[in-house]
Amino acid sequence: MKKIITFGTFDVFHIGHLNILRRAKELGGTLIVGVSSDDFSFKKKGRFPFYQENERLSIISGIKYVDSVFLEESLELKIEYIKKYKADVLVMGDDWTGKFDYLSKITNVIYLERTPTVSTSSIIEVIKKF
Ligand code: C2G
Repeated sequence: MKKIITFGTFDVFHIGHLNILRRAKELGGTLIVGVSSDDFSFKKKGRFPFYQENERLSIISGIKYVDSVFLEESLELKIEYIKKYKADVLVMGDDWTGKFDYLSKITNVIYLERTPTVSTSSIIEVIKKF
């Protein structure tokens, strides 16, 4: 069975997150998701996620397209994660296009189009004004 891996913060879960998980699963295989730890998210985005890592892990593992989840601690460990899970395919949204091509020597890197107009930061902004 083909092993597909993807990564993300998945903070304030929304349709863009669901779409990429569904499409990753539709490639046919087992879908493993690396959910960014709180500390890694802080390093990546300069702020902690709205939902803590244990809540984000629970939400992602509750999605029917997802077969297993783990905590992603850093970008540099991506090679280790891909080897550890023997991932045949790495799927990322195309906002990352090119950024993971260096991994194509050990896995098949696929960038899928992001869902337009939705993002966690825009949702938080709208809710603040609500
Ligand atoms: N995404 C999407 N459409 C959106 C928003 C996000 O397809 N409207 C995708 C992103 O491209 C990414 C996944 O959903 O593939 C998770 O998005 P984020 O939670 O924003 O993850 P990110 O901060 O990009 O972290 O090691 C890589 C990082 O962990 C990815």
